[in-house]
Amino acid sequence: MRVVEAALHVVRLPLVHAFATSSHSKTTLTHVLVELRGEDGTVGWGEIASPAGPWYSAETVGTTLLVAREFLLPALLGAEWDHPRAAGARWRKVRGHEFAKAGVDAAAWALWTQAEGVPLARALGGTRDRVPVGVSLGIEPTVDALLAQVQRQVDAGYGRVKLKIAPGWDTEPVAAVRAAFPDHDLHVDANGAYPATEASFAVMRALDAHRLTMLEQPFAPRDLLAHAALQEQVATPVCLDESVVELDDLRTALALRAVGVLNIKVSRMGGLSAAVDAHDLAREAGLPVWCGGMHEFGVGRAANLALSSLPGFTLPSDVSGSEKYYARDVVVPPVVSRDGHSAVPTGPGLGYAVDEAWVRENTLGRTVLALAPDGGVRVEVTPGPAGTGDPGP
Ligand code: OSB
Ligand code: MG
Repeated sequence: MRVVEAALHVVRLPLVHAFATSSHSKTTLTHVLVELRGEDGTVGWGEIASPAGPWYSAETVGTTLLVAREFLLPALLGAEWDHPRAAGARWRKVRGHEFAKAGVDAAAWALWTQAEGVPLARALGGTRDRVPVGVSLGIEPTVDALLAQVQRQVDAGYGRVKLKIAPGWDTEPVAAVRAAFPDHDLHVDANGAYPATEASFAVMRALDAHRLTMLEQPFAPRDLLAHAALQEQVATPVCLDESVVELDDLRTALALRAVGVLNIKVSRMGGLSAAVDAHDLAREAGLPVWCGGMHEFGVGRAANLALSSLPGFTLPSDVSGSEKYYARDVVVPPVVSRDGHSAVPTGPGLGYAVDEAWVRENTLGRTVLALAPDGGVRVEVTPGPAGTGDPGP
């Protein structure tokens, strides 16, 4: 396989419902769709799902564009490779920038499986044709508004609901939701918002009484010791998200007993190859995993769905239907969930068609890199309106 042209489409879609985490709130999302074209004309799509600003990780839409354009795509264009892992090896020397890598890596997987005529899920080692999925609910202005959101999702058939928490928005809303939904699979996610103080540990012990499936990322990403100390104090499994970027982070967390469940995100770990490696290591260690999301458009959502079909993903993944987030998604058909499950696509490659007209209509700017006859790379940038960023927390 040889990639002869690559395009980075900066696409903005409105969210059907504003989403707030402990760090920021948003009403639109801007992601970068990566389109790779092989010399035989086959196309593969991937998604760079970085938040606009550096609130979840250090990356932004702007840094992912820069790194993809200056380092990742030039390393890939024109190179011969026979497997997506060999494509990924082309940028092994680039440190960090996992979101940017993830979009290009997933596009290489989509391209290769499309060319081979095999479903992405099968190529990754997936064994199931449908996977349990859940929804993630942001911080709401009032407890009543949150209860209404939970009810909506329960009515839509989701068996697992994750609630975002932050200091000041924790024990009260969680107790209210637990009282209203005594038997539901509930879990909480703090996105690292709690300082590692005795007061925070006391909040977590209080949450422990609500029979939650997990307490996700209460403390700062690098503070594995606080997560290990917490796991000694609570029966609820402590789940890591932001703390595990590289496989070595997972090894360290396992050695420290700082992790009871792992959220595997394709974006956070730098792509599908890395996500499969994390799955394999967790499975060997007997650690349950699920696939987290970054509010992906359909392209990234389809890749997450394929990954979730691997046998170690025993907990419901954040691959809810497109309609929870977008009135019209960039893939056809949209990702659909029924009775808390999403079907794993069976067609070749990603298994969804990209709605290119809709992508064009919502594109803010585009960068195209093409292999020139002399072997060099020609870059063409069509800038969109300034400022793909959001105002921040
Ligand atoms: O921690 O899982 C998270 C969205 C943005 C930043 C961080 C997180 C999230 C989500 C998204 O919870 C859930 C989804 O994509 O369905
Ligand atoms: Mg999380």
